[in-house]
Amino acid sequence: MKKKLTAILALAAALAFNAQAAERPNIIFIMSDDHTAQAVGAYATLLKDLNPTPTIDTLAKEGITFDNAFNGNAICTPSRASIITGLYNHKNGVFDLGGRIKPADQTLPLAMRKAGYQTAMIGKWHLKEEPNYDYYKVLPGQGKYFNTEFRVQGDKPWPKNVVTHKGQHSSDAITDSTLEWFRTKRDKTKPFFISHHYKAPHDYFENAERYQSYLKDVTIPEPATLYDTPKTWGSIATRGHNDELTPHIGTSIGSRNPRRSYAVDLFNRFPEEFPADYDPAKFSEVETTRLAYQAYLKKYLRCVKGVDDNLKRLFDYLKAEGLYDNTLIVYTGDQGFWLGEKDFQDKRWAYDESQRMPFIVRYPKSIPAGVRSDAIIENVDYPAMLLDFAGAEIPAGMQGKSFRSICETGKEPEGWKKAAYYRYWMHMAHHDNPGEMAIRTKTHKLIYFYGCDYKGQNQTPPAWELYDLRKDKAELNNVYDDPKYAKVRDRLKKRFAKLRKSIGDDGSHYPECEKVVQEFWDYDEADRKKAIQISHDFKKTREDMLANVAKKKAKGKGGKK
Ligand SMILES: [Ca+2]
Repeated sequence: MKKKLTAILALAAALAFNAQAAERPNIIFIMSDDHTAQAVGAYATLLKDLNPTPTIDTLAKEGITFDNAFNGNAICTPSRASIITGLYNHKNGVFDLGGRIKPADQTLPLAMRKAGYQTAMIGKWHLKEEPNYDYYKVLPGQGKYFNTEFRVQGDKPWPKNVVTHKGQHSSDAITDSTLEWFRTKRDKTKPFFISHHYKAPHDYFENAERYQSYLKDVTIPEPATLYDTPKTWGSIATRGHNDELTPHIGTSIGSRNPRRSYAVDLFNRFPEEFPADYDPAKFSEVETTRLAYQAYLKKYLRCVKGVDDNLKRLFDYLKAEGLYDNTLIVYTGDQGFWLGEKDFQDKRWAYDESQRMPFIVRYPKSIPAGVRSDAIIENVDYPAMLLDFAGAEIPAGMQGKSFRSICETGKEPEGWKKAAYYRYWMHMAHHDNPGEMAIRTKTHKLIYFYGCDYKGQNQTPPAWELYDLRKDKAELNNVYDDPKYAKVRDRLKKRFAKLRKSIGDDGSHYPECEKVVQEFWDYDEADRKKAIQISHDFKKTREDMLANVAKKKAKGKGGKK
């Protein structure tokens, strides 16, 4: 009798578990590389009329759109590392593009599997180690736009099993791969968690041939600061003393930065986007800027269009299979990106264009349609939110917090965070951005450009910038030294120091760098004076370097003859 009762109880428990499992959402986390909010229809202002993303916009109309979603470090590998671990970079060890996350530390897919989810990772990965998902098919490193190679599971050890999608664009190949997983690999007895990651629209922006005519005859609207930024913007850190570092800080669209610009690089890659007689050395800076901007935006938006059309394919499949409404769908980019504002390229800056991420969630069973939230959420919070929806246990060590209730009610729970933390470590690498950290609230942004590398070297002039986002959304008026803001500034600085400590960015990781951080923290008169000298010195170092490069180039050319 007792045995029989136990069996009945076990059966009842199993049925209850299955019922609960049936109610748990499937989850698709879609992330494009460098797809910035300015180029998502649901967020766009300048590019709105171009209607760049009709498919993604339907997610926004039918779900919740976050206006204040931020990453803690605006480059690929660090952002992805925070999403998979729920930790800030100083905690997960991925300070820059050289970082990696070991399989045992890939917390998000591990917790999903533990909760009974079937897991799959398809597309751009960039965390170097083998993905700890039930199934994976991932690009090596940045991957290729065409003839895309994927690392897959197989007889040989990671990363030696490779398949190639010959003749296909990566966005098509990645979507095909996810659809193939659905058709042949999905275990219908379990809910699924899929990370579906596009390589597009990362630079340099190679679109599928069928998009080459898209926007061909359109003049893309230009941002107000493409040709000129007001004098009120920036500081000695971002402009140099009396603007002497303007050519050297931040890579450019036009020919402003002699080391790296789209005026030169995009023309070399995509000459068909430029007039036949184009020559960056002979055209004025205004002309190179205008032409490079048009070429840039067209290539970028063609890649975006390829992502959006492929998502329509994916969603059509989900609809046909009855999965569209019981799947939680997230759309995001791994950080923001500059689309010509302030004549900048790339990402990395603590300014909103790159710190902000598009973040949209659709799940009609519990998320009301058409809601916008200005709650501050950070990429470290994403895994906790996903696990919360899955009914999974959120690992205690995660720094991020679930915002499931914000998704479902549009309201912030009591005590929800009021500020986002930012830290970019790769001082002056690739795109000439100084080492910097920032605190972002709903109303203000305080950025500290401490301006050195891990060893406290290669110093650029340190400075602080404060923006009042209530009046100055575009961050063009630095009020750090405005006496009217002295109180706000000092309060925010104290809060910033406290926030650093509370999340564990305590200076212990790179003590020589921290020494510089501390030296210029109060930014007194002596610090300001020293910053001017650093500006002069950096200008000289930089000009010497450029002269050397030019000399080598000339010698190389002579040698070839
Ligand atoms: Ca990226």
